[in-house]
Amino acid sequence: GFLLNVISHPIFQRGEARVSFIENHPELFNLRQPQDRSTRALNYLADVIVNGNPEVKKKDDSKIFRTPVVPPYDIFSSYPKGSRDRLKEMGRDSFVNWVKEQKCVLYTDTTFRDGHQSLLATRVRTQDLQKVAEGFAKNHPELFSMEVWGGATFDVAMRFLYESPWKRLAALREAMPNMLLQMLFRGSNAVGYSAYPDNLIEKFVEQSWETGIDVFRIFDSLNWVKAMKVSIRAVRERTDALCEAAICYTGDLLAPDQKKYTLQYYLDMARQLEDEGAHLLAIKDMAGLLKPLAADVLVRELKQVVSIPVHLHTHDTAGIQAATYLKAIDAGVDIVDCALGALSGLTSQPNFNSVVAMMQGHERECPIDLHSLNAYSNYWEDVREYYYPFESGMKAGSAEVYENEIPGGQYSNLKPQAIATGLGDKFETLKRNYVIANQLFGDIVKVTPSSKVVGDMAIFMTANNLTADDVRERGESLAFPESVKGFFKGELGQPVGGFPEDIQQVVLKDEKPITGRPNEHLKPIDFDADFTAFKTKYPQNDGFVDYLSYQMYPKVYDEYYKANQQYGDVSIIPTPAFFYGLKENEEILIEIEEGKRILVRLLFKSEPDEFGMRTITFELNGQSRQVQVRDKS
Ligand code: BTN
Ligand code: 3PY
Ligand code: ZN
Repeated sequence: GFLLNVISHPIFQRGEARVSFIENHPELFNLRQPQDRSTRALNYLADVIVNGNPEVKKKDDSKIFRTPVVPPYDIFSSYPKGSRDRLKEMGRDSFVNWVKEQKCVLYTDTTFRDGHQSLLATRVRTQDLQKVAEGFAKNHPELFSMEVWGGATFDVAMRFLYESPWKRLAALREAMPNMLLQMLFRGSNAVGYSAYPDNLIEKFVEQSWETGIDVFRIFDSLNWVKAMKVSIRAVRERTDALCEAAICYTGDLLAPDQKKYTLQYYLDMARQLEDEGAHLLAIKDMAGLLKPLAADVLVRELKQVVSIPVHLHTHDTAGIQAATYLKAIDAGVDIVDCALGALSGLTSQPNFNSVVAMMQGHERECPIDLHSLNAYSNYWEDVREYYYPFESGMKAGSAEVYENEIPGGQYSNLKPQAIATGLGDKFETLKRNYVIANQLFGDIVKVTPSSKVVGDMAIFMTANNLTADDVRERGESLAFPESVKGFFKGELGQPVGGFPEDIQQVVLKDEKPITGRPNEHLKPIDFDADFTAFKTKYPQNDGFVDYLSYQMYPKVYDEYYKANQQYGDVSIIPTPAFFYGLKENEEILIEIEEGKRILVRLLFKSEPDEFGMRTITFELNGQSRQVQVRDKS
């Protein structure tokens, strides 16, 4: 083992190994036990059975799950022609024209990304998506696209689910070869919360395309077009994918006192994005603030000033966004985003099933088999139960969103964040402080990562009982959250109308802000050297895609890697067992590799011994197996 580690080491292979080589590279001593997949799966299960899954704060032992029913489809039939086949056949420009010339309204299904990001804190696991992916692609090839990746899914997959986001994308690509797969891309922040070097952004775009993305929805969290150029160009020049550039919608363009985010402001931005080369334009209404009458005006006017198709995205937080869609459709919007019934509504997208029903008899109706959509919604209704600890508790739509402007994707995370920081019972104050923080910042566009800065500031104010006046008057003596300092330093770019100078002064104290693109100040990455160093540190990696994960989130990757070494690929564990372990005598089937399944039953859990170790006895394919686990309680 050790010798093998030495000779397979890149430094050794390049003939650069010196005497100090062995001493300086402790990873050579990582003599991995060649544990098989079933042993590592048992290790994971044993740990959850004894110590619980740390993400599940309140486990309900009385819960009984129904088995979700996957709607039937023919595994032997070929895939009907879909939007991706059409794009390949026509090429980008003709395809874009085809979209525009469609009389019927087209749909993007967000169930696999924003739907669960906005309702279940992004926790839905690959296997629950994968089970319905092939059937859905065969039954619903008429959709424009499936949103499956990006946003918070990248971070959460690794951080909380110990899954590879790249493997998820590759699996969905394989299961849905006929449909366009779409991702949400945070421009200069890629799928993270800070700026990355331009050449990393380019590589990330390229690799995402190669792994399966066909449509990149690109936005900037401050609507700063200058910061979007690198990613727009990367999609156009380095891939054959569609570049959909987004204007983030905030405020209310019809409000008489609206001075900043006016109709003119959005039209100007849209023109700029078309000039930059966007194939499609998105209206990204991340908080669900675009009311029906405003949508009518905005879409009508946008259709006048740009020649590319317009794609509308919203969140149904206030409960009236189906009306917004109807108005937008009447005004000529080309594509709208919906989530399947059971993962729709509230902070998620409008209900796909119901929107399809709403459109029956409309001159722009796109015929879709509603009965089939309902069957898929039923699948998600049952799967959703697995994720009960991640529900936000919101029970009805709320017009409060017009005041607090909290993005749907953030809302479902804000409560757990409040609880984690000990502010669980101050959620109302926190929401009020979110509004005050936004005003202190000069009324900014709030979407990841700028929304996180406002959220962090609101948490800071709530935890320390600060008012806006306290911040203005005593700011010099306050230690603001890192994200707030970074924002005022210009690390997320420049907000519309600039920074309020008084607040910038008290936050930054003596530090000087930057005014150019933050990415300009970052050293380009030397991929050859850096990838080599990565492979040395993480010898059991999955190649360049893992290196990109590491570049996005070094600490998160490190923990993901370690979990993988210890437990193997945990994405194979069925979801209820992944979160809640097994009850005594409960039996599950795990597919440990394609076509190879093991049957695992929990027989017995011992009391802890004098060292705090418990013995878990399983039955694996009929044979008894024991695993020792430390009880951390
Ligand atoms: C959004 O904020 O618009 C999208 C959701 C991103 C969620 C993550 S969870 C931890 C962090 N805190 C936030 O407020 N957002 C991110
Ligand atoms: C994300 O960036 O995760 C979002 O969903 C923004 O709306
Ligand atoms: Zn969204």
